[in-house]
Amino acid sequence: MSMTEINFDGIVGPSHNYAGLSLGNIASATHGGDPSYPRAAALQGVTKMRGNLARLGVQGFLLPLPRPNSALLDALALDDTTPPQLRAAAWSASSMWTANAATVSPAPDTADGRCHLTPANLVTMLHRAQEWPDTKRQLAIAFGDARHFAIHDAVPPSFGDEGAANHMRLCESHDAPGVEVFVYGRTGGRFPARQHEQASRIVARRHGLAPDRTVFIEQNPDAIAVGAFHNDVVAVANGRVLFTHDKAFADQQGAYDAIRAAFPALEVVEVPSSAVTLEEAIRTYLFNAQLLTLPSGEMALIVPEECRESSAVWTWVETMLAGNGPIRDVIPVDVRQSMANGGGPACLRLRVVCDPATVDPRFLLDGAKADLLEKVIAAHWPEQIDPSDIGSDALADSVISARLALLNALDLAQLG
Ligand code: SUG
Repeated sequence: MSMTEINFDGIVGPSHNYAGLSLGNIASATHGGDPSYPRAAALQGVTKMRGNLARLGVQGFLLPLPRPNSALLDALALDDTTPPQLRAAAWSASSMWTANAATVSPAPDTADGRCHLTPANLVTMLHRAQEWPDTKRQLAIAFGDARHFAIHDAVPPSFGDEGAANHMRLCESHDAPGVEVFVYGRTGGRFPARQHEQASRIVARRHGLAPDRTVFIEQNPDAIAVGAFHNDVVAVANGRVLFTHDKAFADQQGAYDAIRAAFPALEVVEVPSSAVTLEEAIRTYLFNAQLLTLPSGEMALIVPEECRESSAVWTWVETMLAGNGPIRDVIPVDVRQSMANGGGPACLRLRVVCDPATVDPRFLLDGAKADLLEKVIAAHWPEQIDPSDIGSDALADSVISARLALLNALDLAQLG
């Protein structure tokens, strides 16, 4: 097979729980303290992957990171006075949202003709800042062929970097040179702006991107203030298409103009606030969708089930489909367990454009491996976690052994 886009979904880890850790992420705050269902969550993820494997013929995955993180627990010097969120940070299964694992610049875009990956430092949130060294270790195995891939260290703090969630790529076809768009926020609002402009610029320079095919635009501070903690909550791009809310960027028309100057073929599919408010877009995650090019050449949008349940969103979708725009199908998927922590279908995947033959095959899915994943998850993932369980030795043992069972089943014990 030649160069193609592969979605690497994060397998939901056995410690998946709702601890209300992410200030500015409305779903995380709303569901903090709820019981979670790690087994159901992970099975929802595998079902999503199966659907895209059938649609695209290729699908990858990344594995949960080691939790609870004993080094972080030690470093926090916990005692009876410690707020429970600190302990919960070390238990977080947040690496499931692989759109935050790294920023990826495919080989056709880079100066040395290799695909470059920079793990995201995720420094704004304690529970996420612990991810990148283990993420890097995993990326270095999955994309270990140095003839085709370059894996960097994370950008140094204090420049927050949230990875592919704040990065979009426009191209005539996935294997052709693209225009990479980095979207950053400015601090000063009621919620943190997690992506720093300098982090974006550092990543672009390291990856060897051509300045005339690289665009930097600012997120709309009003969108961050109502819960768009990542750009991929209000916009997504694929091929020639930018699918976006009309209030995604600080200067909406200026953003379109800047992208069009670098990529004249740009097609904008804009959802007006009069049809879907920013709040409704963020509640339903209409834009946290996977915009896929199917083998037929047509585009399909994989959205959360929550979109179909919103009359405003679904009315807009039906009107859009009745027209003759580039998105020809909209397919709801059930990822409710992840959604309740602010992670939709697009958060759960990292896009890597490459030849699948250059990827370590242990990270690629087929039907038999999906069966295997389901078997291991059904046998080992906790059915339910209540917030009061976080910290229990018994739960720690079962979470650790569940992950090891998965690593062994996939012949990836080296990640243990
Ligand atoms: O970083 N939620 C994640 C959701 C990440 C979504 N990713 C993208 N938009 N690409 C976050 O806020 C919640 C954890 C908790 O509250 O327990 C959390 O980390």
